[in-house]
Amino acid sequence: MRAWNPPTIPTLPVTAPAVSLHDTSSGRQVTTSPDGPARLYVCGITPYDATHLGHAATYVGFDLLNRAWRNAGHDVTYVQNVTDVDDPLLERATKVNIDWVELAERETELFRQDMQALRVLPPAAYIGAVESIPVVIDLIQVLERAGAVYQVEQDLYFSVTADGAFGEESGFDRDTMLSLFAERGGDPDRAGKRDPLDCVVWRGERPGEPSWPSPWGAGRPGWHIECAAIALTHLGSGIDVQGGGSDLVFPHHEMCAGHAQVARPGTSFAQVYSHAGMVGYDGEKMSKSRGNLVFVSALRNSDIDPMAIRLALLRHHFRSDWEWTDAELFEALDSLAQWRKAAALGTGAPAAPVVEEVLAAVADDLDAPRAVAAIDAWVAATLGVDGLADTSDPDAAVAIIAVADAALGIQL
Ligand code: 5CA
Ligand code: ZN
Repeated sequence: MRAWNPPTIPTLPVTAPAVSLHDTSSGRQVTTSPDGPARLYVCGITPYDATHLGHAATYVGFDLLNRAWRNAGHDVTYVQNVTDVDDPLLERATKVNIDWVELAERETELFRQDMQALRVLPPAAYIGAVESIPVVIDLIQVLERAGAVYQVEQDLYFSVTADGAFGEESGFDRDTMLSLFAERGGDPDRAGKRDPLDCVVWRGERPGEPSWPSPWGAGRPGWHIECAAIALTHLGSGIDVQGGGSDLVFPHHEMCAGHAQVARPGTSFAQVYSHAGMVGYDGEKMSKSRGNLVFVSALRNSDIDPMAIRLALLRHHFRSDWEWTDAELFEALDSLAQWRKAAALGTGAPAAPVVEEVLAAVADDLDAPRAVAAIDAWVAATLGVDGLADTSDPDAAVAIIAVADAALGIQL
């Protein structure tokens, strides 16, 4: 699948520090040490509706990681999927009476435009579930040879006990797993399963649903096997970081890890599992199923500068849960105007310590609020908000403009 056009990123005159990230699995902050290009997989959208600010926050969050690694001197191989066939997409297509392929293409295209407007670096491989069916089938065959799958009527299930490390990604106890599995698309009560937590890897054809041939009859991939197959094919096992929103900690990332670890015994699927917090609106998690959404495209259509949207997102730590309000956007619009006003002066308060602080903050578990605060302080000093304007650094603006873009993706 085509991704989107990359933004230009300035090269910084200094090298950023090594990047550390909070790892969901160990519960600790881990310093990443990519061996060769850093390998990043971030779960992509299910394209049945437009990109909302929760999605945007997650992708901007992992974009900070992509940029931080590059600024630290690493190449990055970034892979993202598109769940372009799955239950919610098919349900929505039926509900609004539109062809599911057309719906997926339309919403994926809108997502590309939103990501490009937000200056998110595109993945090197942007891969749809449908185009991955051959590698999904290959992976299921590997699992089958390992004795890790079994049939229940027309469906094929993955046996979670086949992975000795099952449960280590989320660290959840069994009761938590069971309730999240039921809540998030699983079927703990299906008769004939060996373990209530076992998940579908191949869903046999149902009337009115699209299907593809396979050794187990016509059907379509389960959700978790899709990401496992795409990641293993394009990045291999033991990737540096598996990312996504915290709603994917269980079952999605646990099952992906389970599939991958049975297929490639002896290696963990990912070295670090990193999860973005949930953005809420009107008191609840912003979600397509709840319908409490603020769309990036709607803001762009009202002529809101995408850099203000990005700055509003960066004012929150990517791992925290927070609530979007219109006031957040107005504050970001004001800040952006101030940043641009200060940057337009050319001279300003000394930039070198600010550049160092911004890079250190982002390298420390992607602490964008700390980085933004450093630039806010430089802007205040440069504009003389609390006294005399500091114009002691003749080249300040060039350095600030470069770091705001290279590290934070904010173009001034
Ligand atoms: N296609 C699957 C992943 S393979 C999926 O979860 N799609 S999604 O469209 O529902 O979500 C896309 C990404 O946005 C996921 O990483 C998800 O964790 C994240 N996300 C969804 N809702 C929110 C929210 N309210 N706040 C932050 N991130 C969110
Ligand atoms: Zn995924």
